[in-house]
Amino acid sequence: MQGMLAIIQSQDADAAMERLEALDLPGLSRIASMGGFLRQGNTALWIAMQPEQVNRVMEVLRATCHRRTSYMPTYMEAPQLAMFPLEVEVGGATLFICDVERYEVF
Ligand code: 2BA
Repeated sequence: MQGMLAIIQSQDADAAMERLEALDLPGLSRIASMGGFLRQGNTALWIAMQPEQVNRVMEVLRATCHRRTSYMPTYMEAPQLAMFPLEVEVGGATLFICDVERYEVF
């Protein structure tokens, strides 16, 4: 079994979940999370899947998770730059894929 941690933007989470649920995966959890850089809310999906399902999961995430421009207020670190928020391009999706050694559900 494979595990995937997918960090995505919360605006994309409903569409991604709807299509992932249709894949009948062994495990699918949606977790509210926060990025360490922007300190804005995002969504972490923890996905358990069979190796042959990985490509289908990737297709769904590519189709539903989009890159967007976000702005980081700079006044916390540098008050003199308060008029110039830092432009940041946020993915899409950040994926960590690993082998699952053991999987249990109670
Ligand atoms: P954040 O940490 O809030 O980062 C949001 C976006 O800010 C990042 O988008 C990237 O474009 C930019 N960014 C992050 N750290 C930066 C830095 N030190 N200097 C300049 N710009 C920086 P993404 O790379 O698409 O990441 C989106 C979210 O995915 C991140 O939100 C974080 O929650 C997660 N993430 C990304 N890479 C990760 C990693 N290596 N480990 C754990 N989580 C990660």
